[in-house]
Amino acid sequence: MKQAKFPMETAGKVITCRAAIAWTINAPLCIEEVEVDPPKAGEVRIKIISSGICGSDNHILEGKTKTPLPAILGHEGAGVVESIGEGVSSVKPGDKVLTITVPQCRKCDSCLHAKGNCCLKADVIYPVGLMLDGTTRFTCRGMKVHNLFGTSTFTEYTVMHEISVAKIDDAAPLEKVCILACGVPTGYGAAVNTAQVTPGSTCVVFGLGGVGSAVVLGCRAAGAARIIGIDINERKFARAKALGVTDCLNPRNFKKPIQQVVVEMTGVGADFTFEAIGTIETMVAALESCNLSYGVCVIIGVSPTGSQLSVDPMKLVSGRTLKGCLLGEYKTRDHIPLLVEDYMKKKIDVNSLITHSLPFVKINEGFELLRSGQCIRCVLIF
Ligand code: COD
Ligand code: ZN
Ligand code: ZN
Repeated sequence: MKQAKFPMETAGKVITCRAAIAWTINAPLCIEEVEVDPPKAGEVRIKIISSGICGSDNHILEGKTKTPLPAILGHEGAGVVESIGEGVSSVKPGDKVLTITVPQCRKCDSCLHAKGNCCLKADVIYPVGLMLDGTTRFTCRGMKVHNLFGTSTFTEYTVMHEISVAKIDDAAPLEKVCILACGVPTGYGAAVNTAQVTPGSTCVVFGLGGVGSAVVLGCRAAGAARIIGIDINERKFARAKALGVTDCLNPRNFKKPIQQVVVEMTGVGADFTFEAIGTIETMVAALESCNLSYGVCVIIGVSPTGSQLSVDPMKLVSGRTLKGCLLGEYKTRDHIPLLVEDYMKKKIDVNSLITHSLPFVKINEGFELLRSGQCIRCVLIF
């Protein structure tokens, strides 16, 4: 990347650049010219350098989870601050940053609680696709375009609230660390923070995509003795084993429900189970795969909008714990920069999760790689 001079001459002006627009579901993204407004008070405009393609972006394009369209999707981004709005103090032009879907306002009930991380300013649970003032900073062909989760990274420039922007180490390689904006903390934190996996334990990971693979890294780091990986795509198995999975199962190869297979394999059910797929069926299977008395099941996958999880309460009365987490329960602006440090000290193997890199304009090919199960993470380079 050429060293840009900051503050840039674009500060305070509308920037015209390229973005991938999702006009409708079940259609390819369109690379279009967009106008990106300057940041308002408390906002930051970022030049995107790289962005991962996350399973959640695909769920939106396939119509499983709903967010208003047209929109600029993408949320797993890394970039450089181009300009800042009035009152912004935590970042300055030229800083390297990650774009985080869950803000940390440091003022709301969730942020002030010792454990809470679902900041009340987040637009991720039931997204409206607008900035907190109810407007958008993107225009395309004269039409207003929504953002995604307050991030939007499939664009050369984006505008975000300062509270969703994590400043990271100047030496961090931006073409790699973008996946520390979502997939890695989401999975890794589910294991180390939410489940608090214990040494010698047995873990089961449903879904061996980008997020599930990061769960595997977390389970291994926490000292799990056995990690069972479950996926319907057997192409995922070799890589999963290289990451630390000890046994791989394809539910389609069994006549009985996969939870029964897991209970029989382990004798007593697993200590910890994780759902990183996002279907109700696999959530129930994950719950029933953990030990009836002390098992802990963590739901990570985003379920189809409006769906309901129905569980026999006796499955919980026996002692199981059913939990969920968002972005691995990290307090995002405080903790995600520390994960970047850990990556740079080679404590978290982010590189092996990035199986493909493509130029931004090939974004639709990147989605194909995800849908066909060929990639773990595909990173777009701008
Ligand atoms: N049984 C077993 N495996 C399945 C099944 C099934 N029925 N269906 C799909 N799979 C496998 C696929 O083959 C694939 O390997 C894997 O499940 C899903 O992986 P990806 O790579 O498609 O998706 P990820 O890992 O990028 O995304 C994970 C979720 C799909 C869970 C996604 O919803 C998510 O990121 N949730 C995190 C929640 C969160 O914190 N969100 C904030 C912004 S994302
Ligand atoms: Zn994501
Ligand atoms: Zn908050």
